[in-house]
Amino acid sequence: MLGIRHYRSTAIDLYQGDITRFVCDGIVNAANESLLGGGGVDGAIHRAGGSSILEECRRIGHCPTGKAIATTAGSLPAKKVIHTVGPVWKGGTSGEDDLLRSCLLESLALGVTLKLPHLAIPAISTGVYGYPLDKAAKTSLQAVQDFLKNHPEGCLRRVTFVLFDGPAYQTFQDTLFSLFPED
Ligand code: AR6
Repeated sequence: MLGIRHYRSTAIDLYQGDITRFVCDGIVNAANESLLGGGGVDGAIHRAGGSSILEECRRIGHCPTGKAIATTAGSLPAKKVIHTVGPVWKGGTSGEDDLLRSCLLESLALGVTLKLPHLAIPAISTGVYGYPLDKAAKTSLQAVQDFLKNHPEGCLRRVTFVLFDGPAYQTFQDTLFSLFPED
């Protein structure tokens, strides 16, 4: 069973692998508030994209949790990197769900503004920041659905969640199939 669903004219699909090798218009990064890079997907994006990404991040200087900013994608096979800062998981009662949802909504809105029809998004907050995978998948995919519901005219043609490993892929697939009816 292929991990793909549609909402109106937008495809929501899944890919297992390294997001820095994924060919699309905009790559979303799971950054931190300093925008100065780090480990995980953030480190991989800065390493693969080159120093022009960090230079632009430095100029911007800061991004609050739940918000998103865009930079060049350097030498990555995309036009832009959208850096968003996910919440650190603190047990679920510190507004984590609203903040993660905001990351997705802000990233998608920037993608529309910048006219990036195909966005690739990692499992934000599920690594170093400790967000439980099943909860992150539900919040992230629900946010995509709500965004598409509220932007029927939007230019988004495809939203791909890029999952690094098998368990993450499986969790996002189960959630995708439960939230989006079969095509
Ligand atoms: N491609 C796709 N997904 C990846 C890749 C990759 N190359 N590398 C890791 N993942 P994390 P966070 C997955 O820790 O939890 C950084 O230091 C990984 O398996 O990258 O939001 C930042 O600077 C996990 O499922 O991001 C922040 O300080 C997911 O990406 C902090 O980590 C997110 O894991 C942000 O933590």
